[in-house]
Amino acid sequence: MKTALITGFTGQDGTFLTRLLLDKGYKVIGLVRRVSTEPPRRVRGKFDFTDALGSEQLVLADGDLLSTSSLNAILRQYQPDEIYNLAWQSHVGLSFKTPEVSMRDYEGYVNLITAVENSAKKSRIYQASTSEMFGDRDESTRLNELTPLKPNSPYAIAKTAAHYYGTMKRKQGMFISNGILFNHESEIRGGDFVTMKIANGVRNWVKTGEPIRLGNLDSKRDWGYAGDYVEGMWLMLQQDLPDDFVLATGETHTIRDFAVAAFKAVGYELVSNGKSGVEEVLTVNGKDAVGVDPQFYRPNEVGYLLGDATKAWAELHWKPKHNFESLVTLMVE
Ligand code: G4F
Repeated sequence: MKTALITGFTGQDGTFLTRLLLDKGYKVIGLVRRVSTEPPRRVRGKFDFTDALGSEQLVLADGDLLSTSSLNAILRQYQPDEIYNLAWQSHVGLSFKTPEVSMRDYEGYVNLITAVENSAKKSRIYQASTSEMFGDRDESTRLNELTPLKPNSPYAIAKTAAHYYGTMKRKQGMFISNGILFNHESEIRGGDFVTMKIANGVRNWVKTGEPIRLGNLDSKRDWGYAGDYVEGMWLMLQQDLPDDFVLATGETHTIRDFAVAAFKAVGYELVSNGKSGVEEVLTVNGKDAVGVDPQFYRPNEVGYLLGDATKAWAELHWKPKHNFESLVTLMVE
């Protein structure tokens, strides 16, 4: 039986990855930092891990990426075949207000690599790199593993440092693969990301008529389904050699497009008044449904993301199963 350690175990991707690895027969060690809510938080339906916890196929290990003693102890005890580093403050907007947290996330990753060198030399590492590292680009390019990085937020700067730190350690012989994942969403996406904010907002609008307040409606994202993307993470660690891989759908849509599709999924036609910025209002049958609120703008925006996952398709035989329409419908439902 293979053993995998997951940091960021209680997040969206940690939850999907835990399900995938348990189904593949792995023993999963979830690194858990004690907070006021008891982990695992998401324990409904296919994410009910009670049986696995009871059978010890799933173990919660108390630790923290900022505590090297806890990392060394856990690695010495479990000697994981695979480590998935998903722990990170993942809200880009918030990182402008709490930049030190992003830098500590980077420090935590360096601690993890050092602990692997000291205590579990054979572990393979997956690092959650991100399309945010590409920064603000013009719209002529599809972004892939060779595109230069121009990070544009504290979050992306720290992720870029981790990306390059791992690449440097790979050159010294460590098995570290960087997954450059474009946005990936799901039915358990946190409510402060724009997709789930819209999905929740549509349901609320139907009940109460309260409009959804959003920031920049013009930025474009390449959105996929988290369940498809964790499969790609796993595939990266099954290769003979470590490498960088983009995971993306190859389609991009504006935030406005997502809102229009979300209202359409419940049978309403959302129409813009055609104005720009804070003047824009989107209505359904003349009734306000989406408005723009400057408090949700970011100091720096990544206005356009469109991924080119040709390498993952060719080498990992990975392809996303969900497209934009099926993702929106799944999230609204
Ligand atoms: O949903 P978002 O907050 O995701 P963002 O910033 O693209 O980051 C996500 O994807 C990254 C991969 O590219 C991950 F690395 C990261 O951890 C995270 O999972 O915002 C998407 C877009 C932005 O352009 C933002 O300005 O939506 C725009 N937006 C407009 N109104 C809003 C809102 N974003 C949020 N969160 N809330 C709004 O009201």
